[in-house]
Amino acid sequence: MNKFKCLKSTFSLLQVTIMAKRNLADYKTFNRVLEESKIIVALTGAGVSAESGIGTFRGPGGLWRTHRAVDLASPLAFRANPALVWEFYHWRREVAFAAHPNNGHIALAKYEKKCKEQGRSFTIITQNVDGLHRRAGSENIIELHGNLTKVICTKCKFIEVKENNPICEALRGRGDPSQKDADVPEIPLSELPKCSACGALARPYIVWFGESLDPDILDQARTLVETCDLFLVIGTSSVVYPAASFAPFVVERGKPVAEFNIDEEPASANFQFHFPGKCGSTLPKTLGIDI
Ligand code: BJW
Ligand code: ZN
Repeated sequence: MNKFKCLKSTFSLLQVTIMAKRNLADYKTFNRVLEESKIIVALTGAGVSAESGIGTFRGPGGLWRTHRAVDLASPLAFRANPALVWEFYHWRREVAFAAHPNNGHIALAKYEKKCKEQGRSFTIITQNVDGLHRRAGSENIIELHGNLTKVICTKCKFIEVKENNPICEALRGRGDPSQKDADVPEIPLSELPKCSACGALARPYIVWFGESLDPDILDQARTLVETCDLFLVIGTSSVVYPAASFAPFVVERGKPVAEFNIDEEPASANFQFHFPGKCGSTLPKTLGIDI
């Protein structure tokens, strides 16, 4: 090993040792940072809705029938079998519509209200599509990956809100995750959800892998990432881009990042704070919110 490499690995070892000794769940210091911050941003992921009964993507609930949710959430899967992907989304809509915001969502909504009263800004950038932040009372929300209530036309790109459930008659009673694909008759294309403007096939208004995020929404998120004083990373595995790049960017700016997660994710090592446990408990405690 050359001198430089040897020095580099000694330094990495030192970094790891220092990190292990740091008190990452330092409630007292976090409280001071929180109270002093004027622009606070919270990035949320599937973990914040886990306690509402909505399965995460990379956890044990990430399967529907025999399919990984992330495999169905793709333009390729929709082109190959739109009926199957619509069945999956019909089931996801049913689960999300029946779910209730949990104490984590409520703590964030109450803290936003407190910030508003104090002239501070609090925004949620969410990767979730379940609408639970809004239902908990949060107002400043940036939805990066879309929303289950919306559809977009595959032809004319018209976006519309469809809150009716089922979204079309052919999907009534469909999407049972315990069934096998082979035992379920395929829904004809002509009976799947249609665009109200041109009548072509509509698809869920969700950002799938390989698709670009709405540029205006991404700009809004990036502006906050570039200007915030404090960044909270809540219930996300921090592996999906561009959201995964936000916290490292804030760290580079020298601003504090606090993570709330049941596990330590690979990105956690670079964050100033890590509050382990279910965010339905850790968020009310760290934000000082009575539920
Ligand atoms: C708890 C808890 C509790 C549990 N309390 N915690 C740069 C490098 C490499 C690749 C790329 C790159 N830039 C773009 C890409 C490609 C791709 C990507 O990131 N791939 C990576 C996987 C490598 N990104 C894209 O394609 C994006 N598009 C894009 O960037 O366009 C331009 C471009 C394209 C291609 C190349 C280059 C540029 C689009 C991403 C869209 C993501 N869509 C999905 C599907 C939505 C479907 C739906 O909802 O129906 O969004 S994927 C899925 O992952 C979903 C989620 O929003 C997202 C993030 O998952 P999340 O929320 O983190 O969930 P989990 O399950 O992973 O984690 C849950 C966490 O909670 C865990 O940590 C638990 O421990 C924790 N937890 N219970 C606290 N109670
Ligand atoms: Zn259309």
